[in-house]
Amino acid sequence: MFSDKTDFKEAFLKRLEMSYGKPFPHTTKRDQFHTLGNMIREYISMNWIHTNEHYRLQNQKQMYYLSIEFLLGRLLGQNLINLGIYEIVKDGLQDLGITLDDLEEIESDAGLGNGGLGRLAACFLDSLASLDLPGHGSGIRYKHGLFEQKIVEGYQVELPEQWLRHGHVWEVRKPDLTVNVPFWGRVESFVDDQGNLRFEHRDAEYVSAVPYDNPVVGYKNSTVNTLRLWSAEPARYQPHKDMMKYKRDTEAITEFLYPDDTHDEGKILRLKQQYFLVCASIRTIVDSYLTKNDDLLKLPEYVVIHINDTHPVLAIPELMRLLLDEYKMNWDDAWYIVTKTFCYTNHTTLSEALETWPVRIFQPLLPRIYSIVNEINERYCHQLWQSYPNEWDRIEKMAIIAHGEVKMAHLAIAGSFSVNGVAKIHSEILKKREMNLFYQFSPEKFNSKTNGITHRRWLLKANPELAQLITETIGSEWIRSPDHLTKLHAFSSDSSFQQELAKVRRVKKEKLAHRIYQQNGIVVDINSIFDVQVKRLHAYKRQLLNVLHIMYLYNRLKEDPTYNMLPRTFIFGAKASPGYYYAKKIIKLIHSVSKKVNADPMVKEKIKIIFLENYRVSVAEEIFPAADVSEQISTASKEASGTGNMKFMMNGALTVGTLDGANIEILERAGKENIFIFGLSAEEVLRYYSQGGYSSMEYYHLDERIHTVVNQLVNGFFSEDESEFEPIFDSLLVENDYYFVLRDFASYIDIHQEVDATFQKPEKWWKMSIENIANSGYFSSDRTIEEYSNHIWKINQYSFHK
Ligand code: 26W
Repeated sequence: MFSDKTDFKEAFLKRLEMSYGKPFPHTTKRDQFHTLGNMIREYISMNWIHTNEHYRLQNQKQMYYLSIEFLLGRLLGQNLINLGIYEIVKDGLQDLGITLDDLEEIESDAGLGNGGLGRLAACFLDSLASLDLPGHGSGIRYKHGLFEQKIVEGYQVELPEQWLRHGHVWEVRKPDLTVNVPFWGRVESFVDDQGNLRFEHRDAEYVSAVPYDNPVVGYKNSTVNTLRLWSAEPARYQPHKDMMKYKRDTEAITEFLYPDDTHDEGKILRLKQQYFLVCASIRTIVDSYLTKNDDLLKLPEYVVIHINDTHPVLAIPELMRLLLDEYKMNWDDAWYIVTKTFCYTNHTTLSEALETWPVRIFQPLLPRIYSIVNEINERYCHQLWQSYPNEWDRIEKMAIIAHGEVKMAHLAIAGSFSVNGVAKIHSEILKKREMNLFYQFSPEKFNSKTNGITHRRWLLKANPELAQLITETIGSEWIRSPDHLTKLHAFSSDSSFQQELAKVRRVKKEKLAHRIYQQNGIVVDINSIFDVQVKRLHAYKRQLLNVLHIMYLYNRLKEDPTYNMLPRTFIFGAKASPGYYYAKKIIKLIHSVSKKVNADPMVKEKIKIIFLENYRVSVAEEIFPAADVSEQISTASKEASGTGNMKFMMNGALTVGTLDGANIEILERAGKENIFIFGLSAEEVLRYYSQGGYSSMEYYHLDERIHTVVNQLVNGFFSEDESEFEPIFDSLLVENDYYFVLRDFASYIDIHQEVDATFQKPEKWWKMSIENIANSGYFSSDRTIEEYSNHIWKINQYSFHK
């Protein structure tokens, strides 16, 4: 389409002026961004068509990744890099006086996710396309992604996020492929001509699912896969007594990511979203299969469907419904197909996050699906009975429907051929504890796939300065094969390489400092240690431990102004779920502490606390490369994996972490001398939970440092309102500190002293940093996706050269 800068410039200018009907000097940055975006999408289209044609003609096995979240972030920069035209475009624009960075800033983040689970899905899509693998995403096109966070007087305020306000240049609406999704109504049974019992869903209210296809561009390989996002619209011929209400209810389905589900109304909406996604997805997957094949019994040879956590698990009964009711199959054949087609990943062991739906909500909303789930449950329990006769207790615990609740994880395990955790320790905990009974019953299903991140976004794109330094030092093979990063070992003690790395870090810190100044009006010291914790706000992630430690350092400096510590900038970024009261209190605490500390002239040179509002993918890309220290301090056993930890490591930050999630594997890879580990192990935590023996009150009374900071939560030291942080105080002392914050406090202080001492020895610090980068290749999602492809999905790279 354009082969060099001159071609590009000409095409761009012409298109820009034609599209907006004004001369170039009068066009806005937004006009320019949209013009560029449209050009690039069309550029992508050629390969998109080729890739789809190839898949159709070769009739290769396809993988579909069903997920309620895809946290993509911005796409312009990444698409240009993957297409291999970043430099041409950048230089061309520059000739016209336009900075590509400025245009990238115009794009809204596609923030269709809360955190790790959604970002993982996005990294997986990038790796699938980059590895020439036939894997596609299916999700929801939320009108508003995760809320926009504003901080007002230290409190989080949520605003509706508006990523679609100016349109989304990458998507293609495909109204011809609309699927009608049934809700409500009733199920009727009848006997067909062959004397078989059949079921029909009558009087349903239909909602149209309209697909929007988004191209997923592989890295310099001409592969373009598809992310299909579904939007809810009123169905065309749906009679309704109250049309306005029907329209409102319909559009609500894809309005927000995770609406508040504390009340029944919110719950119904969540369940509607889930069924909406899977009904539309399964319909297109089966239709696409049937254009190339006719024998549904062979579906598992050509199709594999991945369920990202339990949110899309209704895909299992939905495929049953299609096979039974529409393709008139018998139960055994249908169940055979289903259980060979689905695989499931669990992302959490937190019991409150394991989904269940009350039957009273489920049954009326999805009557046919409910009757199928019921049948699956009965047959599953029968099968359990064969293996465990008379073990009522065990069977009750494993049942899919029990005590008026549908247990989504149980349905997922029963209907899938593979169940995996997302880091070694997480998978072990699933097998030994949370899912132990299921593991005993079908051990062959269980496996582990350690998460990964795409190095193309988190290193190549986010940190071009470091990427260039690496390429100059060891060549560029690491971009295609991140394992080659191990070649950096040879340079870990090389002083000139160390200095170059330090220079890069400085550049990235300056950039972040600039953003901090713009957003927070605070000047931070580039020479200070940038100590960063960015992730969802949750009690188990223990942002509180970090804050209490800062309070301790503050007290220490006040007592003894000569206390020898290196200057530190503590940086936080976190959104709290709107209904999560405690998490919001922690945000307020961070702000109250920072207000006092940042304003105190006595410690001003030593400590700065920054809370970066509205943390999201595009901000994350600026933060990871600028970090010296990565805080991964969850209560051991609670963080399934963590993926931020990997992004920090790949950019050379050193981890302060517990032996939890993927931190353990970071330790194994980087070596124990290159990471700062502290705190209880998972075994110790789990022993406390089962056997007791922990009293937070003892730690409070015995450790003066703890006593002081905990009292400061309620004595007005950091807040005019003494009751403001009472809930936090109570969680620590009255509720016996469920997440062991006080238990790990002393060792956390110690490890930070070690961090300080190490930073004072630059040669040692940079050696550790380089060792981390050198060992980070394993955490590329390319490795993860290869494992899924080879061991679970059984899909193959295609060798089709266009
Ligand atoms: C209410 C349903 C629900 C519960 C939890 C929805 C969403 C969530 C989380 C946002 C799920 C999540 O993001 N889990 C994270 O998944 C990552 C990818 O595997 C892991 O690295 C993180 O440890 C895990 O917390």
